[in-house]
Amino acid sequence: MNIAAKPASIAAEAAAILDRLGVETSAYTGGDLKSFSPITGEQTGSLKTVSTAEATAIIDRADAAFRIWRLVPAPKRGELVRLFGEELRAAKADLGRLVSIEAGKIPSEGLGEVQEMIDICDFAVGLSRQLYGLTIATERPGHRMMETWHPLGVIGIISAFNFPVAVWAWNAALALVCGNSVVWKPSEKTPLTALASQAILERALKRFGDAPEGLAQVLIGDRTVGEVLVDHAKVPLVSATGSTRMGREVGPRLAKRFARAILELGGNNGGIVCPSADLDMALRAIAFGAMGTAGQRCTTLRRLFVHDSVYDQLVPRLKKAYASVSVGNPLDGGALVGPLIDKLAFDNMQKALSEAKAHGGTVHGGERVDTGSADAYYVKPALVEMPAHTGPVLEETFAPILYVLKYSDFDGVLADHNAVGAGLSSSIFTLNMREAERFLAADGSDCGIANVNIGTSGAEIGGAFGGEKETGGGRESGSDAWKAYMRRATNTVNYSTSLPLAQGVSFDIE
Ligand code: UN1
Repeated sequence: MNIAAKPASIAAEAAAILDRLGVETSAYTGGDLKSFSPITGEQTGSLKTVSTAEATAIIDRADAAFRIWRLVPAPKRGELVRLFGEELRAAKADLGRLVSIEAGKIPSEGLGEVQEMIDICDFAVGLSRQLYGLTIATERPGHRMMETWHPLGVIGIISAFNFPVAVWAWNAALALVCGNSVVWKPSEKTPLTALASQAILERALKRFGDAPEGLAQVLIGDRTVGEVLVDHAKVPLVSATGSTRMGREVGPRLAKRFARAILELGGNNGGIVCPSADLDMALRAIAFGAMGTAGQRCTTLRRLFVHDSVYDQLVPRLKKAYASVSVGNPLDGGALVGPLIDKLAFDNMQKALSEAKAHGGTVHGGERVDTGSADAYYVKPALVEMPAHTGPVLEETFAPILYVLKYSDFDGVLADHNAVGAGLSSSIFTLNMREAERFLAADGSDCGIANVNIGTSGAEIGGAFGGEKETGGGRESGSDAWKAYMRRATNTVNYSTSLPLAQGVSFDIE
C-alpha cells in the first residue's frame, strides 16, 4: 500500500511547532542555509549561518563557561539535566513531530528519538552522583593512591541527519554532568530540530538559574564551521557521527593537535539466521532492522546470512514482507517506511542496486514510489539475493537495501560476517547456545554491538554505543562512556614522615 503525500504545508506546521517551542522566526528565515522536508521536498526554512570568526567566538565563550561550570558540584549539574529531561517530556510530541518533518521518520520513530533523549537525561542525572574514581593499593607505607575525574573542557558535537537530536543529547547530557560545556554542529540537513532542541535546553537553563552563559550553544553552518570546531585548540574532545569518509578527515585533524575523538561512523551490519532460529521472531527483527527508518540508521541491518536449511522457509516470507510494506508520507501515520533524505541518497541506492545486479544479485524492490512530489524520494525497500559476499555487499549504502546470502558452515559465515570495513552492530538468531556464545566470544562478531535474537538496530541508551574498525572506535551513551568526557588524574598522597621512592630507587642527597 502506498500512501500519497498530502499537499498541506509542512513548512507551516514546522513553523507552528518552532513557535510553540520558543524558537524565534528570525532564526530560520532570511538566511542562506535552506532546510527541507524530505516528505515532500518542501522548503521549511532558511537559516542564518555563523561565520568562521563567529564560530571561534562561540567556542571561546563556551570555554569561559566551562571554567565556571567545572566548579559547580556534579549533582547540582545533574539538576540542570533533570530539568532538561522534564522539558523534553513536555515537548515530546512537538519535537517528535519535527523530527518526522525534518528527517522523514514515522511518528513512533520520531517520538522514539525524543524518548532516547529523555532516557539519556535520566541516566545522566543518576551519573551525576556516580562519577566514581578508584582507590588503588600503593607499594609505599603511609601513602594513598587514588583516581580523580575532572571536567575536560568544551565538547564539540557533530551530528548526522538520521538521528538529528538523540545523538546530540547522548553527548550533551553526559558532557554537562561531567562539568563540560558543549558546542553542537548539527547536520545541514536537519537544522530546525537543532534549533528546537537548543530552545528546549534553554528553557531548562532558565529554570536552573545560574548556569554560565554559553554553556550549550549551536553552530548553524556548513562544513567550514565544523572545521573550526575540529581545529580549535580549546576543544579537547570532538564527538562526531557521520560517514567513514567524514571520520577519515576529522580523526587525523584531531590527532594532529592531540585532541580526543569519539567517532561513530559507518556500519555495515550483519545478521546470521541459524538452523534453530525462531523464524517468526527473526522475521520481525529483520524487517524492522532492515526497513525501519528507511534503512537510514547507522545500525540498520544490511547483510543477512541465512543457513541453507531454513533459507526457503524464511526468505519467501521476507520477500512478502518487503513487497507489502507500506511506503509513504510518515505524517499520515499509516506508513512504515518514509522517504530517503534526498536525491543523493536515492542515486546512491540505485547505483548500489545496479552494482549488485552486475555481481549476480537478484533485486526485489528498490524502485521509486511516486507520492506526487517530484522532490521527494520514496523507495520500495530492496531485498537482494546475492550469490556471494562481494561487490556492493562490502560497502555501506545508506538506504534500505538488504543483501541476503545463503550459508552452510558456521566458521565460514563468521568469517564473512567480519570481512567488511565497518564494525558497528551485529545479530545472531539461534536457539543453540554454542552458536550464540561463540558469536559473542573473542573469535565471534568483531562489532561494538553483538546481539542474540534481537535485531541490529534500536539499542537502548544504557549500553555503550559505538563500533570498531572503520566505525571509528568511539563509545557514547551508557555504561562508562562518560569517562571519555572527563580527565583522569592519578593522585598519590604521602601522609608519612619519610619519602620512600617507588621501585626501591634510592636518591639520598646530603
Ligand atoms: C545512529 O543511527 O546514528 O541503536 C544512532 C539505534 C539507535 C541509535 C542509532 N538507538 O538504532
